[in-house]
Amino acid sequence: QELKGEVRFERVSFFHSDHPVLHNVSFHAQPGQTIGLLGETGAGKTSLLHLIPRLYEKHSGEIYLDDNPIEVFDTKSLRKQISLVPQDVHLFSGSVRSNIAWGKENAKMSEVVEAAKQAQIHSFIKTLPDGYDTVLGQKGVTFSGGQKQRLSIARALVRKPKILILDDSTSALDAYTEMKLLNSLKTQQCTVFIVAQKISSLKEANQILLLHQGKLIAQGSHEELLNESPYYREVFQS
Ligand code: DGT
Ligand code: MG
Repeated sequence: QELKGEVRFERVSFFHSDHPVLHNVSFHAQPGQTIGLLGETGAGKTSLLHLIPRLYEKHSGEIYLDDNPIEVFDTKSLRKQISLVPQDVHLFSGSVRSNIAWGKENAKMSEVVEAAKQAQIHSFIKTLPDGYDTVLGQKGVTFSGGQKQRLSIARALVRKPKILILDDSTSALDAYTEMKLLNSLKTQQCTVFIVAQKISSLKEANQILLLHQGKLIAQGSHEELLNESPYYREVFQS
């Protein structure tokens, strides 16, 4: 089925082996919204996000995509429409173009360039000896951490996802580049989940989900959380 990009969790709990990871998590993301996730290491951010393309199965509660329980979707069609940029980037020693088109090998060159522009990596690629045909690791071509992150975001965007999950994928970007990237994502018709370590990365999000030890301890806009959550103010505002 075609996704619209609405995601709803209702009292979702999840365990790794017997270890409780998420406890009674509820939120509602509308199509096209940007949802920020914030929380200390081990809070459950990655686990929560992995439930959306069904990389894990929830243990109780309900997850709805649009208005359908997530179980009615087959995982293959879900993963076509949901792009997840994992916390650690996987690039291979092929060309820049094939790294971006990985998983969508029939992508046209114009689509690859478009995705690279949105990911704010196009102008860097143009400076490489062979542009999009440059092979990673050859001719001394190396990418910085932030360039690798943007390349993997371009890879996610070329699939034109309805839901885009950025799991700490902008941590190596400077604030200005990150802002340009997030602004360009807003013009996409897609729901964006973004994990970040800093409040500054999430200021523009429609909602921020604040996780602590697997529980959603606060949710709302930046202004709402500033007013309502001492934890938000004290721990993340740096
Ligand atoms: P991060 O990436 O360090 O900021 O942390 P989060 O918020 O992404 O945390 P997450 O979801 O990776 O881990 C939550 C809890 O689940 C944490 O206690 C570690 C545990 N956990 C994560 N992955 C696995 C796994 O594959 N197996 C087991 N048994 N536990 C896991
Ligand atoms: Mg994580």
